[in-house]
Amino acid sequence: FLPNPKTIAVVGCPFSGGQSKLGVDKGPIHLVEAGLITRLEELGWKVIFDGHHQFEEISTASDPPIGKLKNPRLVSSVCESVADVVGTHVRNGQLPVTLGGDHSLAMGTISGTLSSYPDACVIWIDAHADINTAETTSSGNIHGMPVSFLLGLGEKIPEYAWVKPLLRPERLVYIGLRDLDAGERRILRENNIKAFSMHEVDKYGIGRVMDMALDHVNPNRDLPIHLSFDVDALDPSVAPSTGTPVRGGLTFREGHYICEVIHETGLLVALDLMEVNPSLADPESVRQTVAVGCSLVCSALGETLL
Ligand code: 4U7
Ligand code: MN
Ligand code: MN
Ligand code: MN
Repeated sequence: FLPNPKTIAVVGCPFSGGQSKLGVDKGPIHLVEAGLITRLEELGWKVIFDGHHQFEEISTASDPPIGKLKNPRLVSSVCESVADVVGTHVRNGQLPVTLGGDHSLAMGTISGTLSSYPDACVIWIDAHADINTAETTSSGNIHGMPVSFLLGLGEKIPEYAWVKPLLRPERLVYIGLRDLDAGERRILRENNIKAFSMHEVDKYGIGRVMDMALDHVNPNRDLPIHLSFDVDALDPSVAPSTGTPVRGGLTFREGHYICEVIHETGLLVALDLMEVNPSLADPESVRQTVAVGCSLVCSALGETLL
């Protein structure tokens, strides 16, 4: 899908408004400072990085909850601006790599991808399904909700009218799930959404899970792929510095294997790496989490073991 020279646009999104813990907005700065750009260049990519997005035009003066949703106008405006940035890169034939920041941002990134590639499939790697609606959310944190907006589920909120329901349930697959809310289980079931939880990873191994996941969303291996990777999909022993860690997650190799297989398809058109929070945990855990985040991105973009 991509022209030569193969170009990546790194979109740093220092944003934390989709959840309530401080520090996740520092994730992209740490990932870039760890040398991500150079490593991508060493893989043969041309890399565009114009600094992190500041979202300074977005005012937060008054943003009371809408129903249970917290920071609803701020999250909406930031994601709309991210959709525009990511959409423009994709239209220019560049592969956007969005660094979060919290996972509400994926409402923007995936909207941007689907605006150019309406038949793209989404591979969502996460401990969580992030598919709560305004009705089912218990936390009110929008980072637990982006998928429902992209699918057009739940009550319509005027402030989110820009989010078009461009994602079809059969074009979405999850890997790594292990912490679902009751309402999310029902939504997955009612919409027939394919999910490989940690139970399936244990049962089949990550190799067969990747085959089955791609067979489901991309049977002919001809559709563009948007990979949205929440670092909390990894086990907390591998990626401790994240806001909502859940034990029993993917190993270091399982996480990388997923990214390596996606690269091998040659179909990746956009990538998100979300929820790295360098303010949580001790310095060594932060270093470890940032390093694993960088190396996941590099694997998805062609870094190999041999
Ligand atoms: B993340 C949660 F209730 N489901 O809705 C919610 F457990 O982007 C967690 O995957 C959401 O990190 C986690 O708040 C969002 C909760
Ligand atoms: Mn998560
Ligand atoms: Mn998530
Ligand atoms: Mn999380």
